[in-house]
Formats: sequence, C-alpha cells, structure tokens
Amino acid sequence: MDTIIGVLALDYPAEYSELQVLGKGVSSILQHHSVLGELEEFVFLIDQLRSKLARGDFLDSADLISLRPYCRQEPEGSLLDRLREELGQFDFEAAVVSVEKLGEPSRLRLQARVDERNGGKNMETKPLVLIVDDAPSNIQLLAGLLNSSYQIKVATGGLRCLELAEAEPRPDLILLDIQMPDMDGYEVCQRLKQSEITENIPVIFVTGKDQVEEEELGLSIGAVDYITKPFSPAIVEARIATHITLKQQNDALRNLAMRDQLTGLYNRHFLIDVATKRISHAHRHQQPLCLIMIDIDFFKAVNDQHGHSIGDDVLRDVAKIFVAQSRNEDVVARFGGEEFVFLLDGCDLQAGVNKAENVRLSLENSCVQGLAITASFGLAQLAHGEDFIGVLNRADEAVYAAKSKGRNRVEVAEITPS
Ligand code: GH3
Ligand code: MG
Ligand code: MG
Repeated sequence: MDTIIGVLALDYPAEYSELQVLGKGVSSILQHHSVLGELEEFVFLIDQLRSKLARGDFLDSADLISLRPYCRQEPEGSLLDRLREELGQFDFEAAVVSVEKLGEPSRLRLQARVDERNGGKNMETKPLVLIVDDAPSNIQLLAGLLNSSYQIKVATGGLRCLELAEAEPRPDLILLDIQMPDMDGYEVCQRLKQSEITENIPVIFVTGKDQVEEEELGLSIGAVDYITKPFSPAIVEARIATHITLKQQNDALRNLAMRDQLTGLYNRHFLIDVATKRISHAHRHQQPLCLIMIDIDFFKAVNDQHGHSIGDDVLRDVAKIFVAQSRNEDVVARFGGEEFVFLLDGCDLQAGVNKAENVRLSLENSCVQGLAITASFGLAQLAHGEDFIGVLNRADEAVYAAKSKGRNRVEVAEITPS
C-alpha cells in the first residue's frame, strides 16, 4: 500500500488537497477505486490532467481520449472541444483554465453527494496537516509517514501554502520547506504569523538547511520547531503529535476565553480586543467601519412571564438568527445581558443601515420560542480619529433613541464634531 501511495504522491503532487475535498484519504480512494462511480473517475482523470499541465508535461489532444466518454453532455462537450483546440495550439495556460472549468460541475456534484452520504456533515475529525515542499519526493515521504494519523493537504509552493492556510478547514499544523522557487519558507512563515487568520497555526520547518543561524532565524520568526533533513521518522512523528496537542489545547482555551457560554457568540472581552485592532486598521487604510448595538425589547417581561430558562432559550435563538444574518468577516458578540453588537468591517453607513434593517426584520419575522421578539438597533459609523469607546457610546445612544421612538426600529447615530 505504501508503494502505491508513493506512486500517487509522485504522480499527483498537487492532488492531495483535492482528494481531501472528496472527503477521503488517498488510501481510501485506492481501496474504493474498483467501485468508483463515473463522477469520481472523471474528477480523478481531470485532476491527473491538471497536475500534468501544472508540471509542464507535454500533452496533446490525444491525451483527452480517456475523457470523451464523460463529456457527452453540455457544458462538458464544448469545454472538451475548446481544450482540444488549446492543446493543439500548445496554449497550456488557457488549457489549465479550461481543465478547471471542465472539472468544476462534476466536482461540485461529487461534493454534494459526499456531503449527502455523510448526512451533510464532514465526518473527518483527524487533525489536518499541510505539507509544503517543492520536491515531490519530500512530500511523498512525509505524507506516507503521516497519512494514517492525519488528514493531509499539500502545497508545492509558498503562495499556494498561504492560500490553503487561509481556506476552511484550516490546517492544525504546517510542515514548511525553506527553499522554494516562488517564495521562500521564511517569508511564508512571516506572512502566516502576520495574518489574524493564520497566526495561530503552528509552523515546523522541515529543511536541508542545517546551520545554527538558519535554525535561529526560523525560530525567531515564529516557527515552533525546526527539523533538519535527513530526519528520523519517529522523532518527526513525535514532534508533530506534541505540537498538534498543544495547538488543540490552545484552541480550546482561546475558545473558552473569547466565547459567551450561553450563546456561543464572541464575548465582550473578545469584542473589545478585536474591535480595537480593526478600528486602527480602518483608520490606517481609510476604510469604513460600522458598529450596530442591539437591545432586545421588553426582555424583562419575557423572564417575568415565562421564566428565566425560557429567557435563556430566547437569547440562544436570537443569537442564532444574528449569526445567520452575518458574513464570515463580521464579528457578532453578546455584549452583556440582552445586548448584542455587530462589528462590520469595510461597511459604509448605507450598507450598515441595510444590514441593521435586515437583521431587525429577520428577528421580527421569526417566531422565537413561540414568542414575538423584537429589538431596538443603534447604528454608528466610525468617525475620523474615533476610538472603540467613542463609536460604541454613539451606537448606545442611538439604541436609546430607538427605544424612546417606540422600539423595534433602527436609529442612526449623528457624528459628533470632535
Ligand atoms: P427595554 O425594551 O427597555 O430594553 O426593556 P427590557 O426589559 O429589555 O430591559 P431591562 O434592561 O429592564 O431588562 C433586561 C433584562 O434582561 C433583565 C435581566 O434579568 C435580563 N437578563 C440579562 N441577562 C440575562 C440572561 O443571561 N438570561 C436571562 N434569562 N435574562 C437575562
Ligand atoms: Mg438592556
Ligand atoms: Mg432590553
């Protein structure tokens, strides 16, 4: 089996991540190969073709023969014709784009089928390790070593590593080569550590550079470990296991510290922290930012009439409605009691008004715990030179205005001259 995985790794260095998308490891693909459906076979062939193109292997239109049986319908039929022409003219750049397009509909259908089979959930719970190396033989070696205990993704260059590190599901650990043609590992590591999204992913350098100064540099820019080649497989496995355990413990602690236990939303402490950072970023880059403060109407009456426990359920359900109304980059926090905050990055006043109005309406139109629940909204756009407390106070004043004007409405805060 190891030899077969090795052959696969050599033949398709860029393919591990795609196999992950199919929700399977390489070995399970092989085990199931005899019963692969037509869809799976087609995606498999497309991936093979794409990786050959990416490697610059010589291909001509004859290489497409095996794809023909899968391309009898549109849009595959005409995409295949286009690809044949591009290969005929040796326009490999255009061919890569066409191959992507050719595979996309089937990939999506396949993903939907895998999701359906898994009951809509990703069943994979093993930690995810991203292996980054421009040499297929190194990837092969590490992937073969780790494949049974971890999900594996692979990048053959620094830029691809940054892309995969940001994409969901994010890696729990990155094994990073230093010498790579597009961007060296030191720079990749620095960029990972500078980004809010990837800063907490542990990075281990796995490299042939064995000088003490090189190791010092690697550790000084934020790597948790530095392994020189040739390495002992047992030691590599042990170090990886240690760092993954530490990462998981850190994640659990961070999660506990930044989440509100009742609703699972971010808590006030986290909001203050992240808002301070985002506000200085917004000032630096002259980007708009809005804050919406939300206070549930007559919530005391809910507790009084239905009990505290139903009150808690209402808060949980309201939080779910807010999350459903938010984008990934929005921060939705429980500020305290029955007060919530949306922090909207890159959002101008008009977009903020629309957002607040949509959230207000979706709450009004939901039947929360069988009750008609509404809230009052105060919106403030970050003013020139303003800090978090400033914008928060103005949003809070707008909430009071909304309350006094009859509740269940959005009020916009004036910008007070400084
Ligand atoms: P208004 O429309 O003016 O906002 O009226 P209100 O009743 O919502 O406001 P008030 O501030 O008088 O009451 C807020 C209530 O929220 C009082 C408090 O007991 C309740 N509350 C705060 N935190 C929790 C909680 O975690 N669970 C429950 N069930 N109730 C909470
Ligand atoms: Mg209140
Ligand atoms: Mg209230």
